[in-house]
Amino acid sequence: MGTPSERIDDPLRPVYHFTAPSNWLNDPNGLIHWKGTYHLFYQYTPDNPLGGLKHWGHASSKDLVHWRDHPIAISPTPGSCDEDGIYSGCTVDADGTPMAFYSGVRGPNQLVCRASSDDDLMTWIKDPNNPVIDAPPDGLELVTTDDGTIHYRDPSVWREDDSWWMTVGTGITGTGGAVLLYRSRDLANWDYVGPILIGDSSQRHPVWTGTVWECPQLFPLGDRHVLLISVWADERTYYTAWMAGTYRDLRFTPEHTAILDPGCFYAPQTFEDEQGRRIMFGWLREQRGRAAMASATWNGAMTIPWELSLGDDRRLRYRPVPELQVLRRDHRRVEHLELGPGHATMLPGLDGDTLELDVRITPGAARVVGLILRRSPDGSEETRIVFEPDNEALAIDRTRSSLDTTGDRERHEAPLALADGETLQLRVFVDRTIIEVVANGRVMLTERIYPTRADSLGVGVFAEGGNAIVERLDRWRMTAG
Ligand code: DQQ
Repeated sequence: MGTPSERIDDPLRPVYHFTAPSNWLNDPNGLIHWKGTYHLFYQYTPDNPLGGLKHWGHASSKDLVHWRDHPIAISPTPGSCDEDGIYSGCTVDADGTPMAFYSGVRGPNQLVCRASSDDDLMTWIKDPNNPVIDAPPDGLELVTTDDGTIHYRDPSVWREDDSWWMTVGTGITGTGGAVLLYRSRDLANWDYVGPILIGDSSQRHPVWTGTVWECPQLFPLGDRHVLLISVWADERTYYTAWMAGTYRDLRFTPEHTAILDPGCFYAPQTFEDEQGRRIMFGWLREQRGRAAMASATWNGAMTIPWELSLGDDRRLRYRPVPELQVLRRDHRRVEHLELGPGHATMLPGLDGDTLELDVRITPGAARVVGLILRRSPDGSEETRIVFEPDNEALAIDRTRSSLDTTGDRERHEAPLALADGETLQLRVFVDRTIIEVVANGRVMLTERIYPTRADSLGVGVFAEGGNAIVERLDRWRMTAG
C-alpha cells in the first residue's frame, strides 16, 4: 500500500498532510493510540474521486507524522444493515479488545453498528447482532430529507465511572441540531438517556448551528467539557463549531460557543493519546470544480495533528504537535523588518509550496497586515493571509490564488481581536493546495488554493494604511510525511 510520500506526484497534491492512497477521503474516524501505534481510520470511497459508497480506510503511525497505509478496514456488507455505507464513528479499548462503533447505512437508515478486532485493529469482525441500536428513540421527530434519509448518525463512545456512554448526532424537526445520549454496561445493550443538548436553528448568535449536528463529540478538557459539532442544513455542510461548558446530570450547558474554522475544515475527531494529550484531526474539503476533482484522482486531506487545550478564558487553544518538527528543513529567519504602508516586501530565498512559517508581527498603524504566499514572479497568482486590526478579522484572500477561476475563492473571516500590546502570531502550514493557519494559538482558518503556475512559490509580507513591523519570521521547508 506504500506511504503517502510515495504517491503519484501531482503538484497540487499535499505532501505532508495525510491523503488517501487515491480517490475520495472525508471524515477522520476511529482515532486511537493503541499499544504505541496511532491509528487513523477515515471515510473512504476507494474507486471514485467524487465520493460514493463509504468504507473505513486505515493508516497507522508511530509518530503522528509518517503514516503507513493499510487495507480497507471496514467495508459495506451487501444485504446487511450497512450495505449502503460504513459511515463515521469511533473506536474504544473494550477491556483489551479494540471495538469500533459506526453508522451502518441501509436505505434511509443510519443505525449504530459495531465491530471488534483480534489483531490490533488490522482486521474487523462485525457483530452478527448489528445494528446494536436498531432505531432512533421514540417520541422524537428527527429531521428527514426528501430522499427519506433519517438524520441520526456518528456514534462517539467513551467510558466514564462504571458505564459506557455514547452520543449520536441528529436534528429535531422544526427545532435544531441535537446530541442524543445512550448508556451501556456491556457495549452491546444500550439504553437511551435523552438529549444532552438541543440547538435552535432560528438563533444566529453566538453561532448559527443549522438543523442537523454531524460528528458530535463530547470530551473533558481542562476544568470544562468541550462539545464539537459539525453544522449541516438543507443538504449541505457548513462548518464545525466548538462549545466549552459544563456537563452535569447528563446535560451539557455551553458557556462559550464559536465556529472552530470557517474555511474548508469539517467533521473533526479528537482522541487522547498515551501521553494524555487531546489531539484533533479534521477533514479539509476540496474547494475546486467537479471536473478538476475528477481528473485529479484524489480528493480530500486531513489537517496536521493539532493538540487542544483550554485557555484561562475557557476558550480553545491549538498547538501543532511538536513531532511535526522532524519534517523541517532549510530554516530561514527574518528579524525586525519594518514595513512601510502600501507595498509588499517579497523575501527571496524563502520560496516554497510546502512550508511551515512562524511569524510575529506588530501591526502598528497598519490598517491591514499579513503574509503573501505562493506568489508568481509577475504577481498574476498570489494568496494573502490578511489581518485587519480595526475589523478584528483574519482572512485568507484567494481572489488571485489561481489563474484557474473555477475553484471556490470565497472569503471566510475568523474573528481575531488582539489585546493591547499583543503581537500578531501566525503559525502557518502551506502544503501545495492547503493554507492552514492558527493565529495567537486561538483562531484557526484553513483554505484550499489551486495555483496553476509551478513558479507560484514566492513568500512575502505586506502592510497597508500604516507602518508595521515583522518582529520575527521563521520559515522551514517541509519534507514529505
Ligand atoms: N460524513 C459521514 C457521516 C457524517 C458526515 C459520511 C460528516 O457519517 O455525518 O461520509 O462529514
